[in-house]
Amino acid sequence: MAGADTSTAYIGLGSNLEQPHRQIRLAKQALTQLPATRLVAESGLYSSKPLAPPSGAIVQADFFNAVVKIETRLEPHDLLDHLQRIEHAQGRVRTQRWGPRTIDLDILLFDHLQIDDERLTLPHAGIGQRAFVLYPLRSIDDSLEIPGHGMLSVLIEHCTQNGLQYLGTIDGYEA
Ligand code: A4P
Ligand code: MG
Repeated sequence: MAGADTSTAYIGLGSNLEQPHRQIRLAKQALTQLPATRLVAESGLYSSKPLAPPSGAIVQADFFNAVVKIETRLEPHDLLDHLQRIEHAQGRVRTQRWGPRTIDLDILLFDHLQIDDERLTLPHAGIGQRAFVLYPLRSIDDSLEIPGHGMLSVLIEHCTQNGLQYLGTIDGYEA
């Protein structure tokens, strides 16, 4: 689908409810069905300790995380609409910010765009410090530069792994 109007984006997938590995697999499948979009690469599946919000701890189960790379002709806000539709279809109910969720789909990077409006922050806030984002990203593209944050390889050097564990491929993992 390469072309002047085609963008490259990386989507972070996270889940810690209702068979998280299944939720990640279902969401990946839904991403392959997006209009004008092709899934071109995927990380493996990782488990990670819940990152607590700055204001305090929320007791919740470990997360499963993964990252996929897409090529798309969608605009960033249209892509966000589609991701929120997929989250909704998988039963995501927004009760508590940073709380447990069936599926969370974040746009991590969209070309080299830097945006900060009421709906969308790009690159995704916190990308530079999150092992569950940086390690899967590196497994797809180890020479990435994160606009406003620096080289992925340098960010990883300064990021603690914080219990991150590789579990195998997204489709191959059995609980
Ligand atoms: N939004 C802004 N920028 C983006 C973007 N680049 N991609 C807005 C997606 N959404 C973006 O998100 C709140 C609002 O963020 C959306 O309405 C959208 O307009 P949300 O998904 O409703 O709420 P949230 O996910 O609870 O909040 P937030 O601030 O997005 O949290 P994060 O950063 O997604 O973190 N620990 C582990 N181990 N693994 C995880 O995956 N995830 C979180 C949530 C916390 N701890 C975790 C994990
Ligand atoms: Mg989110």
